[in-house]
Amino acid sequence: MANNIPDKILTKKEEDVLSSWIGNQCQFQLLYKMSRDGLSPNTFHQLCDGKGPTVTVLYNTIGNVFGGYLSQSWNSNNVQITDENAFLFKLRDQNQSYMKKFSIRVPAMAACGVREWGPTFGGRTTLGAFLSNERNIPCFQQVLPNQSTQIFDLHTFSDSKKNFVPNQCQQRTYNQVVAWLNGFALNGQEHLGNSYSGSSNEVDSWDSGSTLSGGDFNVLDLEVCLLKGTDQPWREVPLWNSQSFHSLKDYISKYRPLEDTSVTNVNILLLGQVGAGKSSFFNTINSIFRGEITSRACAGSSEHSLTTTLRKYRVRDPSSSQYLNLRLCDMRGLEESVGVKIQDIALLLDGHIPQHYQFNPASHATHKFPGFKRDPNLQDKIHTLAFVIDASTINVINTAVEHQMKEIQSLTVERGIPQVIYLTKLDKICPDVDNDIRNIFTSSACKQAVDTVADVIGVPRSHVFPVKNYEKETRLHTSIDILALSALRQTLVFADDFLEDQSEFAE
Ligand SMILES: Nc1nc2c(ncn2[C@@H]2O[C@H](COP(=O)(O)OP(=O)(O)OP(=O)(O)O)[C@@H](O)[C@H]2O)c(=O)[nH]1
Ligand SMILES: [Mg+2]
Repeated sequence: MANNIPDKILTKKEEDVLSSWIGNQCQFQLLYKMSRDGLSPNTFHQLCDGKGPTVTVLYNTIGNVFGGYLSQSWNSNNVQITDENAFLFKLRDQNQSYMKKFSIRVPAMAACGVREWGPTFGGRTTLGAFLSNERNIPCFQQVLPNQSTQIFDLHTFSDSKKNFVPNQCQQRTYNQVVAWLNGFALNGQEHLGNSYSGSSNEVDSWDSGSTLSGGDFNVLDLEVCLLKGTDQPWREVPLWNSQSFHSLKDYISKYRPLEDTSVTNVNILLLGQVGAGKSSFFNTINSIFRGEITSRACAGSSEHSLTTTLRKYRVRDPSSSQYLNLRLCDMRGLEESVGVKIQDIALLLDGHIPQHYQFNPASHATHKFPGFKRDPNLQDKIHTLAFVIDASTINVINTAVEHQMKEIQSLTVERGIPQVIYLTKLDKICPDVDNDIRNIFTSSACKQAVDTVADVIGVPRSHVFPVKNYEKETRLHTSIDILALSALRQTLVFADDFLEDQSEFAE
C-alpha cells in the first residue's frame, strides 16, 4: 500500500461539488478524523453531536471516496434522525472521479443517533423497540446479530472488538499508522437503496448492484466535517431529483379543473413588463412537456414588446397524446408609452377578448372586433393572473408601469381573481444561482428580491414563485423544470380556489 496518503480526503473540487448538491457554498471544518482521534463511537459523538450539518467521508483501501451528508446534528439519543435534505454520495471509485449523489427517499429514516455507533445513515422503523427490548446487549450485537440483516444504507462502525483499534494511534504518525494497519478494518455495512435512492440523481436508470464502498470496509481514514456558511433556506427546498420532477409533472398532466363547474381548461394570464419573460415562461413549460427545448412563442429583447397579440397557448403532453387542461395566455408587455389599454385588461379578465387580438395602444377592444365575446361564460374568463416580473429590474421598475400594475391588481381583486408572481431572471442577480439554480432558496439576493416584489405588488410572499426560464440552455435540466412546475402547480391550486368561489356564487 502506498504511504503517500493525502492529509485531507477531499479535494477543493469535491468540496465544491458537495456544496452544489447541498445548495450552498460551504466551508468544511474538520470535527473528527479517525487517524487522528481514533476509532471510537464515543469520541465521534463527543466531537460531532449537536454541532449542525455535517458530511461524513470515508476513504477506503481500494480508493473509493464516499459518505453522507446530514443537515441535522448527530446525537446519541438512540433515535432515528429525520432529515429531508440528507443524501449519500460517491466522489471517487478506485481513485477515479465518480461524482454521484443518492437522494433521501425516506426522510424519517435518514440516520441513526446511537451512542455505540459511528455515523450511520438509513435505519429501520423498529429501531426504538429494538433497542429498548435489548437494552442489556451491546448495541453492535443487536443490529449485527448476523450480517444478513439488511437495514442500513451506510453504517460505518460500532463499538466492537471486531474493530482493530490502534491503542497508540495518537502517538504514531499518520503514515506509520496507515502502513502498520493497512487501513482501519471497520465492522460497518452498506445496503444502498433502502432509505436512500439506489440510483444516482444524474441518471434515471437503476444502477443495479451499485455500491459506495465497492465491498471494502478497510478505510485509510474517515472524516466528519462541520459545514459552515450553510445559510438557512428562506423557503422549503424541494428535493431536486427526478422523483419530485415526475410527481409535479404527473400532477399537472392529470389536473382537471374543479368538477362542479363547466370549465374544462383554466386560463392563466401572463402579464408584466416588456421583456420580463412571459413568452419564455410558456416556452419553458412547453419544453418540459415536449421533453426538449422548444420556442413556439417568440421571445427576445426589443425596445417594445415582441409579443403584440393575445395568444392562449395550449400545451400538449406527448406521453398522453392530450393537451393539458390549462391555457397559458401570453400578451403584449406593459410599457410606459406604447403599452396596453387598461380597458383591454378588464375585457380580457372577463373573457371578452378573443385569441389573436392585436393590442392597440391607441384604442381598446369593442364588440365590433371580430370574435369579441359579448356574453362570455366562466370558461372564457381569466382564472388566475400571473404577474411575470424580472428580478434584475425590480429596483428600477418604471413608475408608470408600476402604476399600471396597481390598477390591474385592483381589477383582479374586484373580480376575486387570484394573483401569483413568477419572478424571473434570478440567475442575473446572484452568481451562485447562475452557477447552480439549486442555490435559489439559500441565496440572500433572491430572498431580498422575493420580499421586495411581494411588497411592491402587494401579494403574500407565498404567492411569489422564483423561476428560471430556459434561455441559454440547449437541454432540459431537472432543477429548472422543478422550479417552473412548482410555480404552475400552485397556480392551478389557486385557479381551483377561484372556480370554487364562482360556483358557490352561482348557487
Ligand atoms: N437570464 C434569463 N433570461 C431570461 C429569463 N427569462 C427570459 N429571459 C430572456 O429575457 C428576454 C425576454 O424574454 P421574453 O420571454 O421575450 O419576454 P416577454 O415578457 O415575453 O417580452 P415581450 O413579449 O417583449 O413583452 C429573452 O431574451 C429571454 O431569453 C430568465 O429567467 N433568465
Ligand atoms: Mg413575449
